Parts: sequence; C-alpha cells; structure tokens
Amino acid sequence: MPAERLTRVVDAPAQGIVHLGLGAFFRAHGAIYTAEAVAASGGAWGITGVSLQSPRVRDALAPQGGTYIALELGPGGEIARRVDVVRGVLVAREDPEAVLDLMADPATRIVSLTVTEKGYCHEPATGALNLAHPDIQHDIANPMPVSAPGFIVRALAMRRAAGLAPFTVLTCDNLPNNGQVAKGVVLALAGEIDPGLAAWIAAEGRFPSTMVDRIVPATKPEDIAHIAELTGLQDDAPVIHEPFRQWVIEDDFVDGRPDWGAVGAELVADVTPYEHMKLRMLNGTHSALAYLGYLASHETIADCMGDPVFADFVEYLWRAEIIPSLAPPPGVSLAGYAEALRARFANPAIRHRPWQIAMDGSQKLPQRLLGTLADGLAAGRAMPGLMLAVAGWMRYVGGVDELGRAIDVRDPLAARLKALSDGAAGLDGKVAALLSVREVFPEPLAAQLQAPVSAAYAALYTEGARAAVFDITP
Ligand code: CS2
Repeated sequence: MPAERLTRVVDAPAQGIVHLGLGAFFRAHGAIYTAEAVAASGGAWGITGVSLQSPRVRDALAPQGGTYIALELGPGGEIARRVDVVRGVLVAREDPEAVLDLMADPATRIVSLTVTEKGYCHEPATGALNLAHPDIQHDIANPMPVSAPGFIVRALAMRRAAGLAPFTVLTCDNLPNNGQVAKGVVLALAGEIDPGLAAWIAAEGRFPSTMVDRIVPATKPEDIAHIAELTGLQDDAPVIHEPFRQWVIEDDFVDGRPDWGAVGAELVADVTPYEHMKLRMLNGTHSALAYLGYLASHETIADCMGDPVFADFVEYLWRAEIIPSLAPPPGVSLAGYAEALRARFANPAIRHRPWQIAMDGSQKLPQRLLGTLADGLAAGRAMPGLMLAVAGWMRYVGGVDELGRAIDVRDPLAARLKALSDGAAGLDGKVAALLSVREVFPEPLAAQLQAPVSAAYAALYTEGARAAVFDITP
C-alpha cells in the first residue's frame, strides 16, 4: 500500500521565533528542543522558518503543514517522532518583504540562525564583516536584503522605527564566539546603513552565544523510503539524527525564551569553554576524517572509525594534540568527552559522508584546526596529525583524488583555491600558494606551517592518505 502523505494533526504554537536557514540540522536540534520546551512549560514559541535561497524545504513542508518526522538512529534501534513546532516556511528570495514583516512583527521575539559559516559574510580568520562580499554590497545599497545579516539589520530598523524592542539574535552555527561574530557583522553592516541604528542595536540588542551539537547527516532518498515503510507516512522533508544532543546557551535574551532548560539545554553565563571543546574535539577531528577519509575512499565517518588506522589516528589527535590545548568546561572530563565521541562517530546507523563534512573547508579550518595548531606550536608541540589534516584539505581542494578522479569541491573559495593550487609549481609551491590565502591562514601561522605541512602534503602524494595517517600514530 502506498504511504499516506504526512499532514498536521496538532496545532503549532503561536508565532514567537523566526529561524533563518531551516536546514536539517536545526529541524533535528533547536526545533526539537523548542517543541519539547513548549510541551513542558508552554509559551508562544512557534517557529516560522526562512530559506534564504532555495524553495526546496518549503515545497516539501508546505503540503505537510510544516510537520515532519525526525528519525533517531541509535546503535540499538530507531525511534520516529513527529515534530509540530514549525508553523510554516518563507523563501527569502521569493518574498523578502514577507520575511522582514514577520521579523518586525511584535510577536517575534527571537530570530535564530543556522546559515552555516559562510552565511555570516565574515572573514573566517578574523570574524570581521567582509564589506567586499557581493551580498553585503547589495544589502548596503538596497532596502530588500539577500544576506542573513542584511535581513537582521533591515528588520531591526523596522522595529526601531515602530518603537519596538529588538528581537534576540540567537546564532546556532559552529563558530567560536558565535554571538560576538553575529553581533559584529550586524553592527558593522548597520553602521554602513545608519550609524544611529547601529548605536541602538549595540545598546538594546542581545546576541547570546551558543554551542550546538547533534550529528545530522543529509537526508537521502533511501531515508525517505525507509520512513514511509516504518511509519506508513510519506514525508518529503524528514530528518535523520543520532540520539545524542547538547545545547549550551548564554542566558541573555531581550524578551524571554522557551524553557529550554526544562528539556536538557544548559543555560550558562559563558559558553566559550564548551564551544572550544566541541569545535576542536568534534568538528576538528570530523574535518580531519573528512579530508583524509575521503582521499582514502572511506564512505562514511563510521567506516573511518572501523578502520584501525583512522581510529588510532583520531585517538592520537584527541590525546596528544587537541586536549592539551583546552581548558575543560566546569565539571567536564575531556577524556570522557573523547570516549563518548568515539562511540558517536562509530555509530554504524548514521551514514555521514566525508564529502558532506568536507564542504566549505575554507570557512571551517580556522576554528576547527588552525587555532589548535597555533596553540600547540606556541606550547612547543610538533602537531604532525593536524599538519596532515591541513595537508589533506590542500590535497582535497586541489580537486583530484588519489585515483585521478575529479572531486566535487564545494566551497565559496573553490575556484580560487584550485587556481592557486594548479598555478603553483612543485608540492612546496602549491602549499605556499594555499597558505597565502589570508582569510584562512593568518600571517605568522602561515609561515610556521610551510615546512611541516609541505612534508605532510608530500607524504600524501608519495604514500597515499591511509599510509600517511598510519605514519602519524606511534
Ligand atoms: C560537521 C558538523 O558537517 C560538518 O562540518 O562537522 O555538521 C557536525 O556534524 C555537527 O557540528 C555536530 O554537532
């Protein structure tokens, strides 16, 4: 029997949150926390999602009234749940005015974001707004914005003109000091448009930092078919996630928030140690596995962890190169955190592809690998493992794999990175050319990386990724 189309049976809560970037991650993380918080403690915290570019999620969710299924995949089995907290989805490219109107509506008290690293239009190495970014240039010159910072600034201007308080800007992207980065780009853009507005946002606005964590691989067609079989329901926009979740939030809001603390989120005064731990230990090794695992032809992160060469490499990275750079959050054991990560990465039910994690490396490297490298070098450690990870990224963005096949590199700098790599002579020359990208590699670090990354890069060519990884672990 064909599955019946999923439809809404429970009303969504009244409007409270506009979420920019309604991808799988937020639907499997923040939206579920919010649905549970409303179920536990009530509140008008319904979410209207905004897709900045593509109508795909809207087209799938609209006939379902915003409802979707979240399928939890644990090593021991699977649990399907309906999530009813999304009221609807707007597509910014189609109707920017509707997005601004809702953001400026008094009912909206929080604007949350998962727009990925590149959505902040900042310089990855410094966190500052890139004023030369074409979307930012556009948003300075036009009242109808295209970028996430542009929507926030224009909507805040409308609220100020209407005599309303600002909304809280709640960033849920994997950036260090993400609240400060969001605040910085918003204030810089507002300053270009209206310095009085920038001063008002600086005084009245709130930009709490958060650490978000849940592994959410992209939904694949076979997942949709599997869910139809499991539930008898046809859902065109389900999400797949691991059992684990964590959300650490700086408790600093303009006008209230859902009772996320009642459902396991940690509300704290300072998110920094949690962000560093997560970005360096989870995302840092994720990116290392993504580039090196891709080159070694592993299909998923779980496959990497099933290969003793890669599993030992990750253990080594945590123990010898990453943990020594970290101050643990209060009451947290970093060794225990590594232990839990090992099991999460090895979860065979989660088919998370290196290619997905490899995306946008130019935006990810600074906070995931380069900060740890800089700290390790300053403390006199050699850091060969993370040098190899950087070399793996360089080999990956060169665009050709170990079997001579083209790699589909997705990165805002992809064309420039490939041209730099192709245009330089010799392996050392290619490393030097890529290290000259200042948005990624700041000056003093680039010079320190030249020799060790060149050695690692040469090993990738002469031995191949798996053997080069094997050589790192004692
Ligand atoms: C991953 C993250 O795609 C990636 O870059 O490293 O999405 C990772 O799965 C999440 O941050 C886990 O919380």
